[in-house]
Amino acid sequence: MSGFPKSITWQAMRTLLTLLTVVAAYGCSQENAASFSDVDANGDGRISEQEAQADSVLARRFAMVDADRDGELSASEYLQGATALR
Ligand SMILES: [Ca+2]
Ligand SMILES: [Ca+2]
Repeated sequence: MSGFPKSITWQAMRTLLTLLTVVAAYGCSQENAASFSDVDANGDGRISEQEAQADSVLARRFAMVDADRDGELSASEYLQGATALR
């Protein structure tokens, strides 16, 4: 294995670095994404407009995410909205 080309080792290192960068960037982009149960502070299975204030992005888009306009977000509304927002 002494004849193993060094260039391949460097390529492997660069690939690894690229992967790490991608993983780090992905981690950062997910940082603000709270799960439904995190935002549903009182655990009643609905997110009120007040509870949505904990998530600044969600708070701004609350009216858009509230598809049936009942003033609260169900889990499915939240999931669909969160996917559309991010
Ligand atoms: Ca709630
Ligand atoms: Ca709703």
